[in-house]
Amino acid sequence: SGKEKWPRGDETVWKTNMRGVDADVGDITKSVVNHVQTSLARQAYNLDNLGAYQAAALSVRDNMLVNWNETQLHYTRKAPKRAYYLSLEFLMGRTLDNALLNLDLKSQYKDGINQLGFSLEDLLEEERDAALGNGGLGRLAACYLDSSASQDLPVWGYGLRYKYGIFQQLISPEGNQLEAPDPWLDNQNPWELPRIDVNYEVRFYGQSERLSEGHGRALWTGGQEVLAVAYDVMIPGCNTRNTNNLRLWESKPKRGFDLNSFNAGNYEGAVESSNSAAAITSVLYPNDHTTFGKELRLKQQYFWTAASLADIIRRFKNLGKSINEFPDYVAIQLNDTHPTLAIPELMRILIDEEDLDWNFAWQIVTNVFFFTNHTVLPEALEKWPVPLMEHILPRHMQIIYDIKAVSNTNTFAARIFLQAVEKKFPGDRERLARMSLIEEGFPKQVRMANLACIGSRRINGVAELHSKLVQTTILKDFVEFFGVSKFGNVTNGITPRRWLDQCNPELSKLISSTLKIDKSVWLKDLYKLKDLVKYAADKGFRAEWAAIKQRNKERLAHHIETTLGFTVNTNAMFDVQIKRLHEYKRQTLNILGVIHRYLELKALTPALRKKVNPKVVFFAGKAAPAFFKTIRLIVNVARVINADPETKDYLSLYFLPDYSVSLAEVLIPASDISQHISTAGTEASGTSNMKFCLNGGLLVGTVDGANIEIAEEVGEENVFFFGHLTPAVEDLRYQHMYHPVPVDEACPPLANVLNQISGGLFGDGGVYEPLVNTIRQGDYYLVTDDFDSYIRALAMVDEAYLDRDEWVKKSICTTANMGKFSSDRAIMDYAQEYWNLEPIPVGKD
Ligand code: TH1
Repeated sequence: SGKEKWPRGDETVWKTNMRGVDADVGDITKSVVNHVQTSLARQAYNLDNLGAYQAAALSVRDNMLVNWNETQLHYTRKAPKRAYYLSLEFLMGRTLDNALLNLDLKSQYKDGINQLGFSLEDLLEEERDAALGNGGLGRLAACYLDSSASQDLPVWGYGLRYKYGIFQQLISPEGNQLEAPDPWLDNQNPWELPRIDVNYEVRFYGQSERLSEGHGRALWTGGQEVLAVAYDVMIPGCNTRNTNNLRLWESKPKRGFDLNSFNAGNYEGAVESSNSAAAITSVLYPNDHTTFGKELRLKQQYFWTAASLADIIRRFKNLGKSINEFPDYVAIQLNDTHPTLAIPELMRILIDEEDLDWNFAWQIVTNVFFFTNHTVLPEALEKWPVPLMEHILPRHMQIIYDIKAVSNTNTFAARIFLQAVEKKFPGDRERLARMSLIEEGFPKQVRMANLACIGSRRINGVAELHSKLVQTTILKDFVEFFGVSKFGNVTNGITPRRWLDQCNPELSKLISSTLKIDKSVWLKDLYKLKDLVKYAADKGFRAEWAAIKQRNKERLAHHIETTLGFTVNTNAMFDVQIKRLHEYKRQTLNILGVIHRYLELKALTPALRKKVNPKVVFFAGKAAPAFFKTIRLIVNVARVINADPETKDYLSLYFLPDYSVSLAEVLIPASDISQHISTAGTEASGTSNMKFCLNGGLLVGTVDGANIEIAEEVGEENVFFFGHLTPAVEDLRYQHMYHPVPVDEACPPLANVLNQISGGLFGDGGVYEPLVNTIRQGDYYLVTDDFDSYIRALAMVDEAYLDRDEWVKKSICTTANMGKFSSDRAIMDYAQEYWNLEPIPVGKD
């Protein structure tokens, strides 16, 4: 009956017992010991660090759960508009340290863990990274969840619970990348809450039969049905009780096995169908900036968008509102084109299940979705073959054709548009062909960016330059069609909680004590760092600042010594390039620069060499097979120059295997200078550039992505820019194509470096011919054109570093001016300019 009394039993008993762990050490040890005994069924004897970590994590989780429950109840009661961040990648890294800091319980847990005979620092190292992403795009999603919770915004993330995250990278002695699976769930994951009761059926294949003429309903039947089961991950805000949710879907066979096959005695067939259902969420595709066209990837995308939309609609329906109010209560952010199927899926639900008129449904859809583009590189723009889509998602293919037909004739005032086009560009069929959702060819392909663009209310890029490029290149026709106001920019950001307070605790402490404000204040208003500028003139402050950088360098050296066995020279300048390997990111330019430096050092007399500023160069990053050779070259250059007695005190080089969020947390605070050297116009934003600068590392880079805005904020005198600018890039490529100049003429120092490689200075030169030839021929990413100015920029870095006082001033002024790059600013921008969302603080009314 609807008259049941909730809660059942004695309400005061419920209320007094609904609490987390008290913030005192006694309660904390009690809770940890209790988890050891009950949740883990272990004892104090033989309890290892892993067990102690798990018990500590469960104890912290208890605390978060209270806030999480309260937040969800509060949101339900207040019924505000909510936003949903759909991302195929969430690169979360570790959780325990971050949770302790956001809950402000770190020092109490440190003491409690100590009393139990363990060290919190050791326990933190036991946690495996949640590495459900490739790089910047996935890490951005993680930063945005932190900022949403920290600013009390009702935002949920939706993603997939991959059984295996990004592969683990091993480097063979020859310098080859080897890949091992990442079984991150093997030790149990204390941070996820399985919600077996929250599940949806998702259909694939089958037949779609139109029920009426025109753009009407259809009946989609048959095929394969797979179950999506929810796993919830709590996202605690910093210094607030608001705790949001990240819901990850796992795929399961709808039945344990296929009954028909089983009854027919076809045991193998029965198991196969259950295997293929589980396969959907088994592994993260490790492709960054490339598309594969693989069936399983398309199934992942649909599985995830269908389950997420079903869940969003169910929650909306609980409000008891009419469906036409959907856009007043729901905003859905599409993180790149990966979730674009959500657009035809919502159309399907509204038309086939809710029985809405086509135009009405389209109006709802185009008011709910928002689309972020993260790259203009053509190889990253998703296209799906029509035959594959027709096979897996027959109903969605019909809807896409309907959108295409209608968009060319009817809605968006298309008639007016077509008339205007006719007037302006008589008979411009090419324009229509470019804008079509379907690319002609064999096979025909669905252009996901076009679909995301016409199905969304607003579209944004991720840095000023990138957003301009989106509007003037890949989506130019759509800007002319819809008007420019549909297009915007939200420059990326990073969470200062993880990327300063957590990864650089000493610097965080120095900032709080210098500014005389609690860290909870400046961590949530990063512009407050501006006041550090005036301390740049203070000698004592500079000494403390420099000492912290030095200790962070020693922390990194210690990490390398214990994990890899190398002894790193901590008196040298630390120069870091860490990111996915890709031709456009130009790790080749960096390694060629290292070789150039090595050859110059060799040519010096010992006396002159002593005047050279010692430098250690670090690389890290995972690669797709196309870029294995670059790693191999780096490793073999390292092997040669680290062993050269004449030069090794002045230049050494390390490739650190298996780059991860946790490794970044050790590397970034230790850097003096970091490299962000993409060919101008190719790196949409970059976010590690922001992390280095926030930690007082300076930046050598091209005039690209967010580098430009960083320089605007910190002052160009504090950034080492080089290279050709975006407008020149196209002309240079044209020249390479039609008036090629051999490298020997275009850039003799580079030609010399390439010849040394081919000549076998770093082992069999033949191995590197394909790599070297990308530069000798075509040189699409303009390594030759930028080489001289790159070398000059590095010389300026050396010169600046010699005046250490000036350098430290630059470092301080850089950190001080990074306020803009907090992901809090970025998320507030989305909330206000895109989603129309209000903060809903828990416990403040
Ligand atoms: C990256 C961009 O390259 C980077 O510049 C940006 O800072 C980051 O996104 C966050 O906005 C991208 N990652 C991917 C990954 C895939 C496809 C496209 C991009 S763009 C799989």
